[in-house]
This record gives sequence, C-alpha cells and structure tokens, in this order.
Amino acid sequence: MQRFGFTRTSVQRDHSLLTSDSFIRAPFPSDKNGTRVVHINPAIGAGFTMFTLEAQKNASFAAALDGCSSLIFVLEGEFSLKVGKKTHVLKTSSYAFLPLTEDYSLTSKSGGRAVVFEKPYIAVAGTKLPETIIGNSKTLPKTRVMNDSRVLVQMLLPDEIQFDFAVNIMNFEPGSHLSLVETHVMEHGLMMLTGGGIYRLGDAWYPVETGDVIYMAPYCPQWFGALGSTPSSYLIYKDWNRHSLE
Ligand code: UGY
Ligand code: MN
Repeated sequence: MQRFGFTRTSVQRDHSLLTSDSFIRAPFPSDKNGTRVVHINPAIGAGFTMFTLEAQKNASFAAALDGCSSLIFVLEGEFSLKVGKKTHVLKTSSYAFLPLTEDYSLTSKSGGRAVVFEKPYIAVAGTKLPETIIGNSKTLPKTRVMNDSRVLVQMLLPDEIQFDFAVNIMNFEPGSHLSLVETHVMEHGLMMLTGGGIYRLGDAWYPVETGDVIYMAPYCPQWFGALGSTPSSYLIYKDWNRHSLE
C-alpha cells in the first residue's frame, strides 16, 4: 500500500533501506518477458550490483557481464538454468553460483522472482577459478554465530579463497540479535527473507520486514534484533577473501 508521500525507504551516506513500495522496474537489454529492480550498484557507492529478476511467463534473462561472477537465489516460482549441456531446475530457495568463465542461459516458463548478486571477479595469482555451484538453502547446515544457539548462519558458498564474495543466510529466533554492533570494511547487500525486526544502521534504527533490501557501505555500524513470534532470516552478501587495497 502506498501512503501519500510516505515510505520507509531511506538513502543515507553509509547505508540505504529500500522498501518494496518504492521499487521501480526497468528493462535490461536482451531480457524478454521480464524486468529487473536494481537495488544496489556502483551509483550508490557499491563494488557490486544486486537486483531482483521478475519473470513473467516465458521469460529469458541476459547472463552476467563479462568478467563478473554471480549468484542467483530463487525467491519464488521456477527458473531453468542451462550451463553447457546441462539444464538445472531452480525452484524456491535454490541457488546457483556462476563463475565468470561460465556461459549460461536463464529462463522461466511459468514465471518467478530471483535475487542476483553480481561482481567483477578479482583473481588470486596461482589459484584456480571457482566452478559452478548449484544448491538449495533448505539443505545447508546451520552453524551458531558467536556461540548463540538462537542465531544461526548458512553459507551458500564454500569457505575457499577462490571465492571473492560470500553469500549467507542469517537465521534469528524471535528476540535474538547480533551480539555486537558490527563495524567492518566489508560492504553488504541484504534482503529480508522472513520475519522482521529492528535494524540499526549508522546512528539510525529502522523497523524492517520481509522483502526489504538494505545496502551497508564499508564501516557502516550495523546491528539486528529479531521481533515478532516467528523466526526471521535474511540473505546477505559481503566482499570477502581479498586484500583491502584491491
Ligand atoms: O557476516 C556479517 O558481516 C554479518 N553478520 N553482518 C550482518 O548480519 N549485518
Ligand atoms: Mn556484517
């Protein structure tokens, strides 16, 4: 619902909260029967882009830019990902990591929504390039964050040096919270997947709910507390595994 002149969206120097009432759809060259909502890109100061693909029936989407690797996470519906000769069916909660060398096509017959992170890849001399990964977040192990059994993290990508970004799902029981106000050099792109709560970003506290997107610039102080009677979770990107001068 749009209330005249009101939105929770707030764009600040070191963070942005972007809520669905203010999303604008835009076509991309070569996409068919689908649109994109670009949430985050270098125009906001980020070293990566994050967008939602919205597929109508018989949609097809252009692959990542040359030199970029990407991660596609399906929010709803069904997508078909053709990599080489293999076709993978990606349903809700499925994801795919595509290294920069991979030639692929992404289509959807029945429609759906997927969030994508894309980043220019930084290679490490003497290290092999990452390979394609297909997975489903429902089957990923959950491990405690800071030894708190109510805050659990799932890692979508292996903890290996080839990967220059990480994408995780943070799961919170109602009433649980990050154990500290994190302040770090890595930047974040985040989408609330379930539940909601209060996000501290810089010196502001925001109520957040499912579907909200957040950009956190390097050094943005950040803290989350989960509210309500059901668990909360969010999908979160961060740059990872590289020298901070790169
Ligand atoms: O990995 C992280 O930096 C993560 N715990 N940050 C966050 O949830 N805001
Ligand atoms: Mn963080």
